[in-house]
Amino acid sequence: MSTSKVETVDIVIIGAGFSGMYAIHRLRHYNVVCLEAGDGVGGTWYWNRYPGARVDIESVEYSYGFDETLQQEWSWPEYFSAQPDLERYANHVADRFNLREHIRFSNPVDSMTFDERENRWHVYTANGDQLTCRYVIAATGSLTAPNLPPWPGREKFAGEIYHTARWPAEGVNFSGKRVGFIGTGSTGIQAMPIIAEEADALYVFQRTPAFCMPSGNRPLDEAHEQEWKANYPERRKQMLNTYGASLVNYADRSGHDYTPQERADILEQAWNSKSAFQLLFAFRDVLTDAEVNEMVCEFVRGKIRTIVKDPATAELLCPTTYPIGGKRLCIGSGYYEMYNRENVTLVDARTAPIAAFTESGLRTSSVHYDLDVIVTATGFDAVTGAMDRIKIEGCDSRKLVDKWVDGPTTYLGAMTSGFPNLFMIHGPSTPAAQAQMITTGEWQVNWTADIIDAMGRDGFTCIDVTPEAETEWAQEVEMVSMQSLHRFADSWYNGKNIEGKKGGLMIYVGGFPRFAQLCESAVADGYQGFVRK
Ligand code: N01
Repeated sequence: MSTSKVETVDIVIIGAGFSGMYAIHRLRHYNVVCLEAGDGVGGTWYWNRYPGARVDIESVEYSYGFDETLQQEWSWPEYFSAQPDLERYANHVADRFNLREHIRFSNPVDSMTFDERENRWHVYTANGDQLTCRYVIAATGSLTAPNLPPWPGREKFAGEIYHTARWPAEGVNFSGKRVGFIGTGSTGIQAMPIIAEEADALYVFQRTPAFCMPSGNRPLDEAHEQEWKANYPERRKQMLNTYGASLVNYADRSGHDYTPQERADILEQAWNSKSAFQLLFAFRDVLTDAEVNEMVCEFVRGKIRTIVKDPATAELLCPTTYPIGGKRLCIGSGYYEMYNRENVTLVDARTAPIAAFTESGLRTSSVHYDLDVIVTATGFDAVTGAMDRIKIEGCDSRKLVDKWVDGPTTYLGAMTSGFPNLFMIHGPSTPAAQAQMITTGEWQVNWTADIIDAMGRDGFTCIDVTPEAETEWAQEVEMVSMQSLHRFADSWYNGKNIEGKKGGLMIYVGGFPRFAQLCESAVADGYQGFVRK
């Protein structure tokens, strides 16, 4: 719908992913409009429909907990659901809770400005909608803006080019094709084994090898499902009390406490646990002690050398430059095994980087590869990318991109000073993907909604955070990061996956319970760090 008339609403929510959808439900006692760029709900699970796309957290956990009937009536077919099932679930929730009446699809937000006299945001969409609202909730996602490295010659390539995060709904036919695949992160390791089965030839251009643990995905057995359903309210609470809001087994002993044989046995068990991420929590200090971390790295390298038959390929696949878990551990099915196929070739794009696309394929600094299809699984301009793409002007006409030019600054990951009445869910310096995002997203929406409800009750129309509170929060983020090994890996966590992007670690690695407690106590202590008027 295109209109030049300005509509007055209470709240604009940006994004109809899982957090945005729950925000509509939680705040529907206001006049709420949700603006969504895609033509369907589900956010990440709407856009990332590449072959093999699948969640890496058990679906009984990675689902909404806000409605007991919903969690009782829904059944997941597998332990780790595939994208079509997650999208089906998002659509079911949208229908069941009548969320669509609040959502405007194919209607991305183009710009927004804050009116300091009226304490209202003016929001403009690419379709020409103009809205004015008291509050904006940016549920824009951490992994929304695809990263497309600027290789020269893209336009010359005569074949097909795809980015995994913009996959065509009708799918891609790889049969009989020579496929070049760039990117060996979580996305690449899921997509490639499936593409390799169909394509004539698959060339994998690897810049940095990934640590990948087998997912152990399987049909969800009824006893497991019923056991969860019998205990859901309690389980949801337990999840929020764990580091990653997920019920893996968190060991309480150090890796140093064991003999080499005992360690090997524990790691073998974790590897076969069918519980994603168990390797990272097999000892309490995998993510904090470099020596223990290296023991786990070496265990995985041993697995790679055993699985991959060609020793040179195996060696190239062994990560040696960063700690395991320093960037997100990949969870896959048959990834390393794929390299034993005759039609798969691993190309070292570190020693010989990709130089350009050509009319007939792709050229590295040393070799030309003839290709029919190029797939880029090159990740995202993460955390800040979605917000940076909206022209956001706060107080004194200050632009958010200018404020964040050296990296994002926030208070509690929820607000940024000088941009009042703008709340972010999974914003910069929240745990984001360090914790299970549906459950923690619900938690953040509830916390935000409580603040908004209190604004009305207390007679305020404007809420901002102080620069001092932002500085203190940055110190907290830095302090917890110094206790973990995440800072030793270049990844989307610290923006180092994007050339020239500034800022340090953009996620909070102090664990979800500490994060939640700091958010709760800030509000309970008389809105510490906030200014309400
Ligand atoms: O992106 P990534 P992703 N030349 O940034 C390579 C979530 N997720 O889409 O490491 C050559 O991890 C880059 O190489 P390097 C999850 O949180 C979850 O895979 O920078 N290569 C890397 O190999 C995950 O962390 C699920 O050297 C280039 C790859 O592209 C996040 O999404 C599934 C390059 C990008 O890896 C992002 O994962 C999928 C260049 N110029 C994703 N530029 C599940 O739930 C980039 N690369 C299972």
